[in-house]
Amino acid sequence: MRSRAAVAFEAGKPLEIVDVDLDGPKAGEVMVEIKATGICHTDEFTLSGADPEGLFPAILGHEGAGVVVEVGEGVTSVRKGDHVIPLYTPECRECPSCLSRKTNLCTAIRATQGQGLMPDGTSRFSLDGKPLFHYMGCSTFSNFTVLPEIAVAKVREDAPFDKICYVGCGVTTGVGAVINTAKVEIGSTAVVFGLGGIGLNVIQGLKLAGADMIIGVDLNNSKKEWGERFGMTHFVNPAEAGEDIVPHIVNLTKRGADQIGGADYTFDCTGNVKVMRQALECAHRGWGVSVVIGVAPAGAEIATRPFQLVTGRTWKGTAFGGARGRTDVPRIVDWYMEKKIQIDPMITHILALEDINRGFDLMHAGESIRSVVVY
Ligand code: NAD
Ligand code: 022
Ligand code: ZN
Repeated sequence: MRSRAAVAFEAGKPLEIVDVDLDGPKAGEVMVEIKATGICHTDEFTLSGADPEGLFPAILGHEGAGVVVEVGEGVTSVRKGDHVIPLYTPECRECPSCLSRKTNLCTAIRATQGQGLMPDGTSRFSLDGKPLFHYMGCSTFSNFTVLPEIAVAKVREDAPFDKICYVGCGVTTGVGAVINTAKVEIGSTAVVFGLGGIGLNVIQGLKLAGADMIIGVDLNNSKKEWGERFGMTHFVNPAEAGEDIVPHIVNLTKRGADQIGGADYTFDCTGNVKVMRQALECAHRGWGVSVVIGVAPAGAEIATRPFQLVTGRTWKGTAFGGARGRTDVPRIVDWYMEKKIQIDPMITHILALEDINRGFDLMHAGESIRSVVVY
């Protein structure tokens, strides 16, 4: 069949809207009509050419929601008409990683997904007889896409596509980092570096988990109001703190008779390796945990003095908020429908597919939290 799609033909060039050919689902695969898709940093990272693993021509997009229109042979977990969210981190429930219960990084289709191909080593997309690469196993910048059955989460049918597409990456990453990776307890003190589409979701996750003090850090003062909307209790602009950000935050978080400062949990939501170090060093000696969420440029390295770890701080990282997609994503959609978490205010722009390049411009300019394309 034909599908309208925004195609990345070359690094550094805008996406082009064209009709592409899409083959039907093979065994274990499903075809999904994408109803809405968010535009996220990784799409921009790949399109810019900065991603050494980026493949072209490709159909980007990994933050979508839609409806199953056809299922391949042997598919049992979803059927035609089901509402689903594509998963760039699948959940097969059979590989050693899924069975370990210690990680969400399923390995069932990892190799082919990284090569922009379906598990059988081929692409379902083509244009003029030449294959187009899939992207992060999702390719949500196409009105129709084909995904492995293990890479879709079935969600309730009363949830609006133009909001829950954000659960496909940003919401789950931010909220999941708090609940699954950090496992924040009631009464905790936390610091969130970078109040964009990820940091704001970390803040609402912290609120949900019952954190007491939620300090937001951003170079952009307009983020103060944004943070407060989701539960931030203190705001610091490092450029205006008047001293190094680490002692400033340590001072802010001084509690108890010994007056040792530092937060129970800190989160990097910037992708800047200098900020990652600051986040670690703001964690409380003895027990503070710092979670890296931001994706750094290719080849970047992190540094700190080992003394920071010897004195009991823990440095960890998270992919997709540690969420097991088929199990956890439907629950996060439920939380949204039950008004336990917010999504609507973070969707600052709604665009038609024809205007998708404007979504990338808005992200560059820092004018959007999230832009969503509706088909
Ligand atoms: P964003 O650009 O919307 O937000 C980043 C924020 O950080 C901005 O508000 C910016 O002003 C602020 N900032 C920049 N430099 C800073 C500094 N030195 N100190 C304090 N604040 C600073 O980006 P986003 O959509 O929120 O994404 C954040 C990061 O998370 C990206 O690197 C993205 O790739 C990553 N991410 C990771 C995962 C994962 O699974 N690990 C998933 C999604 C996104
Ligand atoms: C999503 N991300 C950033 C913004 N939006 C993002 C990017 C990469 C990862 C997670 C989220 C990520 C962390 C660890 C891995 N990836 C490797 C997982 C593994 O090896 O099992 C990652 C993922 C998918 C792809 C590449 C890297 C891909 O499909 N190309 C989850
Ligand atoms: Zn993303």
